[in-house]
Amino acid sequence: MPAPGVQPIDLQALLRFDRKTIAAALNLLEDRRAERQERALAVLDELAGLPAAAHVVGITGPPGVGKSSLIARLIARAVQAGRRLGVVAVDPSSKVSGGALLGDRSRMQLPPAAAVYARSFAARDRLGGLSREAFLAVFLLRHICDVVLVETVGVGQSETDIANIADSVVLVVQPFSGDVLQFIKAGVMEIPDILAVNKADDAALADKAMAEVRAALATRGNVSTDAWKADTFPLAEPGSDAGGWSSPLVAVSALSNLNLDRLEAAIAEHHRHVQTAGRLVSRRAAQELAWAVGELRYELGRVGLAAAGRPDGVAARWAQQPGRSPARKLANLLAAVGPMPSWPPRPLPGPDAPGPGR
Ligand SMILES: Nc1nc2c(ncn2[C@@H]2O[C@H](COP(=O)(O)OP(=O)(O)OP(=O)(O)O)[C@@H](O)[C@H]2O)c(=O)[nH]1
Ligand SMILES: [Mg+2]
Repeated sequence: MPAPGVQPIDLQALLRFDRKTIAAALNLLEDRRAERQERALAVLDELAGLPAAAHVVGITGPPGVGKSSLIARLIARAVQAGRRLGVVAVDPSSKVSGGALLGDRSRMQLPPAAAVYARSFAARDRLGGLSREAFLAVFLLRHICDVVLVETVGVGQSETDIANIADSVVLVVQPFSGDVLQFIKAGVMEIPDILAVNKADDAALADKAMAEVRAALATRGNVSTDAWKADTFPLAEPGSDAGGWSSPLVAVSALSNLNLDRLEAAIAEHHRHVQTAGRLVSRRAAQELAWAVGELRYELGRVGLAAAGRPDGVAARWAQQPGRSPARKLANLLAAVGPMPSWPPRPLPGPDAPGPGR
C-alpha cells in the first residue's frame, strides 16, 4: 500500500512509454523521503522481472568535445527510425540544469509525439561520475526503451562508472586531444568499445584526426594499424581481451553531420557483438556487482565493504536475492551490514536539528 500522498506508479503506462509516468517514477527515485524511496524500490522490483531490452550506450569524454551535440544527432536519427529513446545526462555541476541541449525538445526539433525522454542528473559529489539515482534511472529506462543514451563528462571516474551501466561505451575526443590519447596509450584508460573523434568537420580534418590517433596509439600492443577501412580502423585486434571485438575508430562531425551513419553502424555492430554468446547477460551481471561494490565503498568505506565480506561476500549475498532489482539488493545489503548508515536514507535533519558536535 503506498503511503498517503504518494501517487502509485502505473506500470502499464510506464511500459507504454508514457512520459508523465516516466517523469513521476524518476521523481520518486530522486525523492529522499523514506516512503517515496520504498515506492521507487517497489517499481524497480516489478521491472526487474521483465526484459531489459534496450541497448544502453554510454557517451563519454572530456568537457566540450561535442557529446551532447552528437547525442542530439543520434536522437534525431533514432526517432526517424521509430525507436523509443531514453537519455540520461550527468551534469557535473551540483545544480540540475535540465540538460541544456538534451532537455530541449523544440531545439532538437523533435515532433511532439516522438518517444524520447531526456533527463539530467547532478553528479553530486561523484566527481562527474554516476550518482545512484542516475544509475537506477538507466536501469529503469532500459526496461522501457529501445535505446538509452547516457552522457557523462570527464576522463577518469566517469569512465569507470559508465562502464558499470553501458552495454557499449563510446569515448568522444576532438582532434589534437593528445592527453586523452596518451592516457589510452599508457593504459591509464581502457580502450573504449568505440572511439569517436568529433569535430572532424571536413574530410581533410577527418584524415588528420585519424592519422593523429593512429600515430599516438601505434605502439600500444593490441592496436592494429594495418587494417584501415576508409576512415574506420580497429584499435584493438580481434581476439584480444575484448572477446573478439576490435574497437573501431570513427572520425565524425556533429556540426556537418559527417560519418554519423558510420558511428551508428559501429554502435549497432557492438550491440550485436555483446548480444552473442551470452556476453550481454554476463556483462550486465558483472556490472551490477561492480556497481554494488562501488556503492558500498562510497557509502560505508573500506570498513563497511570488509563487513559485507568484500567483493566475494557481496557476490554471494547478491546471488541470494534473485529476481530483485539491484536497488533492493543494495538496500538489503546496506541494512544487513549496519549499524552503518541505512539506505534508503533517513530524511535529512531540518535546519534546526542539532548537528554533530553542537
Ligand atoms: N566545429 C564543431 N563544433 C562542434 C561539433 N560538435 C559540437 N561542437 C561545438 O562544441 C561545443 C560543445 O558542444 P557540446 O555538444 O555541448 O559538448 P559536450 O561534450 O556535450 O560538452 P559538456 O557537456 O559541457 O562536456 C558547442 O559549441 C558545439 O556547437 C562539431 O562536430 N564541430
Ligand atoms: Mg554535454
